[in-house]
Formats: sequence, C-alpha cells, structure tokens
Amino acid sequence: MSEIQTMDADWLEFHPDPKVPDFKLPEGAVDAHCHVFGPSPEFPFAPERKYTPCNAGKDQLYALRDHLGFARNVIVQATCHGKDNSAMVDACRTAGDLARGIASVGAEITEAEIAEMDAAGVRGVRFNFVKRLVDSTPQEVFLTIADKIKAFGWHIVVYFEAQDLEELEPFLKKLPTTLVVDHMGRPDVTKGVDHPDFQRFIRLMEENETIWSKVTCPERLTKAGPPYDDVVPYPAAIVDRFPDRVLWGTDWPHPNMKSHMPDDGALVDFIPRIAPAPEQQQKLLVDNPMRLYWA
Ligand code: 0GY
Repeated sequence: MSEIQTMDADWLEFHPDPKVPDFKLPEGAVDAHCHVFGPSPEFPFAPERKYTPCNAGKDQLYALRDHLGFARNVIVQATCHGKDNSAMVDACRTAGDLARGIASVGAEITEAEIAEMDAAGVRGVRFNFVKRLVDSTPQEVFLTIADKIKAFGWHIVVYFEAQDLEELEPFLKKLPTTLVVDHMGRPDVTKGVDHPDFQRFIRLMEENETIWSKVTCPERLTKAGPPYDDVVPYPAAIVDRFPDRVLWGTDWPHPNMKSHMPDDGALVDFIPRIAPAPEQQQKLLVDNPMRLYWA
C-alpha cells in the first residue's frame, strides 16, 4: 500500500492571491527558477525526501506565469521528488517550448534517458550541497554525471551555502560545463557585501566566465522581512558587475519558507531594485535565460 503523503505540519502553502506586479516585465520574460510539487498521488514525493510539501502542480504554475506576466519558465527539480523527474518533465512537455527543465539524476543515467529528457526540454542537472535538503553525494558521482551530460550541451546548477564555498571551490572549478549558482550562493545578509564570504563569491564569478548566478530569493535570505531592503545590495552588486551572467526567478512555490510566504507579485516588484536600468532588466529576464536555455 502506498504511503499517505500529508504535508508537514509547519509547511506554508504558496500565496493564494498574489498581486499584479507594478513592475511591467519585458516581453518574453523568463521565470528561471521555479518548481512543481506533485500533485501527489499522480507524482508521489520521493521516499528519501527531507520534507513533504503541499501540492503545487503545473496548472497552478502556469496560471501564476500568466498572472505575473512571464512568458516562460525554467522548472528546477525539487529535492522532495528525489531523482524521479517525472512531474518536472511532464510540466515541461505540457508547456512545449515555453518551459525548460533542470533534472536531478544519478551516475547510472543512460544516454537514452538523457536524450529523452532533452527532447522534453531539460537542459541541465542540479548538484545540491545543502545538507538539510539532501544526503551528501560523492564528488566522483557528480563528475560522472557531468561527463555524461556535457555531450548534450547541458549545464549544471549548483546549490550551496556561503560558508561552504571555500571548501567547494576547487571541485566547482573541475566541472566541465557552464555552472549556474542558485541564490548567489546564499550570502549571510547580516555580514555586508564587503564580507570575505560574499567577496569570495564575487571573485569566483570574476575569475570564471562560465559561472553564472541566480539573483534570487530575497525572501529566503532576508532577516528584516518584506520588502527585503537588507538583501538589495547583494543581487544589485552582482547584476552591476556581471549583467550577462545573471538569471531571475520566483522560486515558486517557495519550499521551506517557515517565517513568511512571499507575495509573488511583490517579488516581481523587487526586480527593478536590483536591476534598475532597462538594459539590465532585458538581459536578466530575457536575453540571458534565452541564450542559456533556448538557444
Ligand atoms: C529552492 C530552495 C530550497 C529547496 C529546494 O529542491 C529543493 O528542495 O531547492 C531551500 O529549501 O532552500 O531553491 O527552492
């Protein structure tokens, strides 16, 4: 008998009624970091998951896309689905050319399986180093996967926290594809942009032209809460220095938000605070994601 998958007691569901943003997104804007959860039981959550979320399926994601004014999505496999990418792949297939995906796979993945996901719109894999989300994976496993996916022109999305970058850096430099770092490597925003941890991340991008950053998740990084004034200097610094290697996304349906659930419309209104110039906005929201995911 299959397990009943009830969401965690402290789980916050996504905002039921986000505002229409005041900021008008440029035409063709891409929400380059979002997830689907289930819905279970059609797409059950993985036995090894560290949390059980609410259901948040493709129909709700695409309704949000239209409501906010996005044209496209990049759907990142969430850890609650483990290496079963079927909900994400199904969502990509439904959207046709309007969605791309990032998968989680093991070293046993075959060329045929990669090709099948590629045809559905998957363009990369995610390597997750955040200990509260996943059990650790040996580096050789990641290197084997990297070797297999690079032939397809895929890239690697990496998720880690600022304090782990120093140890991780030599390994990241061994990876043979473009790397996209989730949420700027999660800086501690109480420390200031001049803190060595954030400067290490800036240096990493400066010295490695194949490293990109998602300037995402003020709602995760903030200590002050909405409207996330304490986060602004971090993404603003990255957008200013690396305008051609940044991506933006909602992170809907916002896994593991325990303090508050953001209004996705208000998150869109955060964009001009970190990318004030129209040219920056065009690159962040359209040109960069189109080059990486749709070229
Ligand atoms: C995010 C952040 C988180 C979770 C996941 O796949 C996931 O479970 O990515 C988190 O808890 O910080 O990017 O969605």
